[in-house]
Amino acid sequence: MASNLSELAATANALVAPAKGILAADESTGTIGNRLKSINVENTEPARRAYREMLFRTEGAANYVSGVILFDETLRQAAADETPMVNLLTDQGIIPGIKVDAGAKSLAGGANGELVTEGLDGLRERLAEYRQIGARFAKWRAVITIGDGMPTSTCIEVNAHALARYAALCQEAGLVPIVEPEVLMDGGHSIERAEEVTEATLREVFRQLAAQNVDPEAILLKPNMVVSGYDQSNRAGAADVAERTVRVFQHTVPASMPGIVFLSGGQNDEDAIVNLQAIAERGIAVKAPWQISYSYGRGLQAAPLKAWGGKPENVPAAQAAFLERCRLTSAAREATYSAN
Ligand code: 5MM
Repeated sequence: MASNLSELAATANALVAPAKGILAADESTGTIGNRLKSINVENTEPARRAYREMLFRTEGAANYVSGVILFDETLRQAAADETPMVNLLTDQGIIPGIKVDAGAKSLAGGANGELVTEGLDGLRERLAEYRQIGARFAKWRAVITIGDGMPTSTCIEVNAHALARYAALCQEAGLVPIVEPEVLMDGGHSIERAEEVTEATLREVFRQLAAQNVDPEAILLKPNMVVSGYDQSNRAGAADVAERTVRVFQHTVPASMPGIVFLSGGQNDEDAIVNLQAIAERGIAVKAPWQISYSYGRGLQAAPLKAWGGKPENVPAAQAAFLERCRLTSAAREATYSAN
């Protein structure tokens, strides 16, 4: 392995070190605006900074958080006392990462409502700059929708192709690519359908990664869990979720890849933890070759966001709520979570 790649493999392994996972705090300006709106806070640059600074200054979180995915604004931002936000993380041994996609846009030639992620133009130059500012890993999210006549094979193929192009550029630039093909949990589909689509998606993603010479030892996969659609009345339980989820990876993911870091996908806090716990247990039972961990956005942030409410006097309560979400999610990742 080239020395560049062995350094990347070391970073990938550090991101999935025992008990640790990733905080996804890379909401684009529109998405963080929706989150802030839910607590009646205006979407301004100081508000975004105050909120994220609250998270990053949480004492003890570094015991559970190996890395944080940032949005472009945050990577370049300074905290209220002028410390670069990146330094708030690196001073605690947390690895800074960066979201580099330009968002999911309507897919020309796809079924109605299908999306393709943009952002490849000029990516080589942006990656070089992000690395220079301090990022050591990156993230690109593709979105696959399950619905009537969806996903089309076109949607899966173009998104997988773009993920592989992104991943190859990241490895060239000295950044570990987190490859995120998210099969949405929204809809009335069965868990069987979720399994089928997730498997087809991952099969194509890893085919494209191999075709474009991406080294599996220096990437992380950020997938959805295989769950029943949110509108299903009789949703599958955690044991079924775990069995199907791990099986899909056994069928598609190279054993040499260091880790799988799940997204939470809008599951409630309890499900995000109970399902992760069941998947981690299943991983141990089948001697899964990869670390099984998390890269949660909402799963770690919903509680602290609510506790914060935009008020400086609530910072300690919000940090306590964040630390607790980190602690519980880390326990689930270690298969040691218990509800009691
Ligand atoms: C944190 O949200 C990320 C960025 O979303 P937008 O580009 O839409 O603003 C998102 O990619 C996130 O990292 C993943 O969806 C995982 O987050 P969840 O909340 O599903 O764990």
